[in-house]
Amino acid sequence: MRTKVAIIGAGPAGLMLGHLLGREGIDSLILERQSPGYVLQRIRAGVLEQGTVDLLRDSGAGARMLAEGLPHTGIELSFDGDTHRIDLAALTGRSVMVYGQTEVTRDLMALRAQSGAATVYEAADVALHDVGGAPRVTYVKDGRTHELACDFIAGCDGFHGVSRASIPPSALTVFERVYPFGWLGVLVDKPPVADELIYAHHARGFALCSMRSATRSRYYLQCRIEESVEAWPDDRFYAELRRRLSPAAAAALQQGVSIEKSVAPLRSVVVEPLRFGRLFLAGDAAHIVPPTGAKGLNLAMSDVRCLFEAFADHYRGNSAAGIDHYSARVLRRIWKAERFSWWMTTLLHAFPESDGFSRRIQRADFDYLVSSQAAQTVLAENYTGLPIEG
Ligand code: FAS
Ligand code: PHB
Repeated sequence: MRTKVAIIGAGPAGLMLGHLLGREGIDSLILERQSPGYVLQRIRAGVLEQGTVDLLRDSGAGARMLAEGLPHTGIELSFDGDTHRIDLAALTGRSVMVYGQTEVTRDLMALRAQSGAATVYEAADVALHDVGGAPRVTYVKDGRTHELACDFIAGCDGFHGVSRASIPPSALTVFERVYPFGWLGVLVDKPPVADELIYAHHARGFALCSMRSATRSRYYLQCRIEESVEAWPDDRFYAELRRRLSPAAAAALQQGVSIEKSVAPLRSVVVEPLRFGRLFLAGDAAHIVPPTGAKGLNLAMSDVRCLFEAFADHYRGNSAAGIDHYSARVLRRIWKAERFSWWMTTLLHAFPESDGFSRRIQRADFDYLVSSQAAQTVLAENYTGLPIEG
C-alpha cells in the first residue's frame, strides 16, 4: 500500500489533518490503535477558541458546532469567594465556543467516513521505519502484518504514542513541568451552575464549573495526584465543590448522579524540534498543557492547520519552505500557550508547599487582574486564542 501522508492517531489532530488534506485532494491514511467507540468515550476538552471555531467552520466541519455549540463571551474568576467576570468579547472582539472534544471528534469521524478516505481502526503494533529516508509504517490488523509506504508521516498519536518514541532521544529535547496535583472531573446531566464557566481559587484547592450543553455540566476539583475516583462518591464531590465556590454559585449548584468520573494529572511538556526527517509531530504528541487554560485541543488544531499548509505547499509544487519552517513556526505559538496555561494554573491552584508569601502573591495577582483592564485584556487575548503567525 502507498499513501502521500500516513497519519498516526485518529484523535482531533489526526482527523482534522486528514480532513484538511482530503479537501486539497492530498491522499492520507489514518492508523488508530483503538476503536471509534473507545476514542469517543474519552471525556476531554470542552472549550474551542476562536481560531478553532473558524477552522472548523471554514473547512466545512462546523455545521453541528454552529447549531449546537454555546458561544460564550466571558468567563468568571472567583478567588476565595470574590468574583469577577472577564468580558472576553468587549476586551478582544473575540469569543469562545463550548462544544465538547467528543463532538468535534464525532463530526470529523463522520466527515472522513463520508469522504471514503482510509482509516484503519484497531491497528496494532504500529511501527515507523526509515523516517529519515523513504518512510514506511507497518501495523497488524486482523492478525496480518501490513506495510504502508508514504511520503510523510504525521505523528498525531498523543502523549503516549509511538511517533515521538520513534525519534532517537539524542535528537530531541523535552521540556517538562509536573504539577503537584491533578484534576478530578465529573460529568452530570444537570443544568450548569451558571451561564458561563467559573474558574475558582480556594485555599482547599481549585474548582472549575464548565458544561457541555444547557443540560449537561462538567465539574473539576483540584485533587492529590494519587487520588482515586473510588474515594470520591458523588455526595463528597458536590460537598467539596460547594466549599470552593462563591456562595451564589454554591447555592445554584444542582447535584446529580455522575455519568463519568476520572482523575487527570497536570503537566506542561514541550518537545523540540517537531520534525525528524519526514516525520512531523502535532498535538499532544508534541506538547501537553495543564487544562486550566483550555489550550490542549486548540493547540492541536493550530498545529495541524500549519502542518496542512506545509504539506499543501509541497504538493502544489510551490516550495519546501512550509515543511522546513513548520517546527519553528508552531513552537513559537506552543510556548505562548504553555506560558498562559502555566500562569492560569499558578494563579488558581493551591500549591501544597507554598508559603504565606506565595499565597499573598496569588491574591495580589487576582486583585491586579480585577483592577486593570490591561491585565484583563492579556488574559482575554490568550484565552480566546493568539493569532497563528506566518
Ligand atoms: P489525542 O490523545 O486526543 O489522540 C491521539 C490518538 O492516537 C488517540 O486516539 C490514541 O488512541 C491514538 N494512538 C496512540 N498511540 C497510538 C499508536 N501507537 N498507534 C496508533 N494510534 C495511537 N484539553 C483541553 O483543551 N481542555 C480540557 O479540559 C482537557 N482535558 C483533558 C483531560 C484528559 C484526561 C486528557 C488526557 C487530556 C485533556 N485535554 C484537554 C487535552 C486533550 O484534549 C488533548 O489536547 C487532545 O486530545 C489532543 O488531541 P490529539 O493531539 O489528537 O491527541
Ligand atoms: C471542560 O469543559 O472540560 C474544560 C473547560 C475549560 C477548561 C478545562 C476544561 O479550562
